[in-house]
This record gives sequence, structure tokens and C-alpha cells, in this order.
Amino acid sequence: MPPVRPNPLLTRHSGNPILTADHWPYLANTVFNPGATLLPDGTTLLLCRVEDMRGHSHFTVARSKDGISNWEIESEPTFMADFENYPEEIWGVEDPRITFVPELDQYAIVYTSYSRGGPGVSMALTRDFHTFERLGVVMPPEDKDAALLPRRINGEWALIHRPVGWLGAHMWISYSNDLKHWGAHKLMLEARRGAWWDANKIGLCNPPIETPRGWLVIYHGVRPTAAGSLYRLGLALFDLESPETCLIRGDDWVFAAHEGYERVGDVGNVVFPCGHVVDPDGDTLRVYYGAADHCIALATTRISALMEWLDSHGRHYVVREQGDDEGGPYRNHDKQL
Ligand code: BMA
Repeated sequence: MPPVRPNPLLTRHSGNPILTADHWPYLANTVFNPGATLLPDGTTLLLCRVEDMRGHSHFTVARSKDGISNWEIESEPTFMADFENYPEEIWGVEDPRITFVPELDQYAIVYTSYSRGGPGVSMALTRDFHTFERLGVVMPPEDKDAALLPRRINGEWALIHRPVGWLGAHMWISYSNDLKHWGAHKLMLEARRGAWWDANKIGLCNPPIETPRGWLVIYHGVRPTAAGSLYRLGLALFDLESPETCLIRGDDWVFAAHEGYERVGDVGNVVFPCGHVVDPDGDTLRVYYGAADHCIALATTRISALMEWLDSHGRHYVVREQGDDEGGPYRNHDKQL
């Protein structure tokens, strides 16, 4: 008898993909990697990345009462690159992550600005997804996969992001008093090495989810192969008041391209969530993801199920020992940058 694969931790919606360029009210090449939020009236809002026929991306809002069907898509782009005032957006804006910030009573949108120097991280604030206050570049290139935490940590705002260095692309966290000037940079989670699914390059997916036991993070790992990169998803848990401290990290990936719409597209074998919504029960998690860089899909799970999986499959993240294999034990101090 072949081994039975466990049920996937995230259940794909049977009607996937839920949004494609064919639904768009204007000509678009692809729609994917949306940010997401639940509005006060219960409407799900997706801020969709739309790639035009030049290859440049912008964002357009789509709203749905049940978060699954009857999407109302704005008839024109909602948030265009503003090259005149923000030259770092010369080649478009990509991969928005939305965080509602109660202290500001605004949504923070953290996105990739595609500049001549490569991708950087930019931020904008909005109350209504109609008018936006741009804060400009908050992390210079090469950096992306960023999101703001919804509240201050020890009095300071915290931004997770993924700079690229010589030794790999790891998740970092930085702190600020004013959302504009960032410092106290700390390594948060390292890509592993060698054959690991999350070797060399990792990045935050949707914004972290605050639970009583810590910040629950879904991150992507990128494995290069002769046939292109495989983007797969893993889980880790971080300390609530010291979010650079990883408490548990899973070894296995929990979600990977499998269905046709994930396997084949403009960039095949990619699942890439930038947003989620937590239902009013406080546990049901709807994860919105780009599939194969061409469409938007939905997978549902429960926060409690992700935590149980981490408890049964994860390991405490303790110091990496000298000469240790990259998958071996880690401790939090003594990380090699
Ligand atoms: C990443 C980002 C994503 C994209 C993914 C796969 O680097 O650019 O927008 O979905 O690559 O192409």
C-alpha cells in the first residue's frame, strides 16, 4: 500500500481560480498576488495586482460579500505607479500587503516598488481605498515581501521585509517611531541551505497573524530547479513582544503548487499569498494567493489547525551550532548573517 498523504492543511476552494484576467473590466495580462482585508461591514476587499500588457503592474480593488463570488471589480485601476512623484515606481507596483492599524485608524499598504535599482519596499496609508497617502520608499533595493505589524512593539512600529544579500535572502524585521525612518534591523528567519525546500531564499507571505501564543507567519521558500523555481509555503511562530525571536519553525512545507492553475501560468509552480482574512469566529482563515503568476485562488484553513501542526511538526528554533547542517538545531543568538 502506498503511504497515504495527509489531508492538506489548507483546503482549496472548489471554484478556484476565483479571479482571472477574464473577469477584468479592462484589458489585463494577469491578476494575481492580492492583498486582502475584511471591511467593517463584512465585505472582503482584495487589492489585486494587475499586470498590464506592458508587463508593468498596478493595483485594483475587488469587493465581495462572501469573499468567494460576485466580485465587484473597480472599472479603472485603483492605485497606479506614480513615476512623476515617486521615480522608484518606474516599472510598476507589485505584491501589496494590507494591515489595518487601529492606532491610526487607517490601512497600511506595503508594496514592492519596481525601480531602476531593482525592487524596493514602499508604503501608503488609506482609510477608504480611494485616496492614499504615499510615504515613499521605506526599504531601498533589493528588498521586498514586506508587511507592517498592526501595533507598536515596545513603543515602535515593526516592519518585516526581505533584503537580498550575498549569502542569501532572509526575513528581517526593522523598527521605527514614525513609519518613515527605520532602524534596529534584526534578522528574523533564515533561509536554510542545500536541498531544503526553503533554501537560500525565503520571504513573508500574507501579514503575520497575532495569536495568544505568538505571531503566526506563513512564509514562502523558493527552490531553484533546472525547470524553474518552486514556490512553496511553510509556517513559523514568533514571540509577541520580540517578533525577531522565532519560537517554532516547521520543517516541511504545508502548501505547494499542485492543481493545473498553480502548475501552469506565466510563471508555473508558484503559490504566492499576500493577504488573508480571519472570519468573525476568530479561527477560520481565508488565504488569498496568486497562482502561477496569472490568477487568484482561495484556500481555507483554521488558525488552530496551523498551531496544532506547528506543535506536532515544528521545532524550537534554537542556535545553529558550529558546523551544523542547515536543518539542524538553531539558537536565537549566534545566527550567522
Ligand atoms: C517573486 C515576486 C512575486 C512572484 C514570484 C514568482 O519574486 O516577484 O510577485 O509571484 O516571484 O514569479
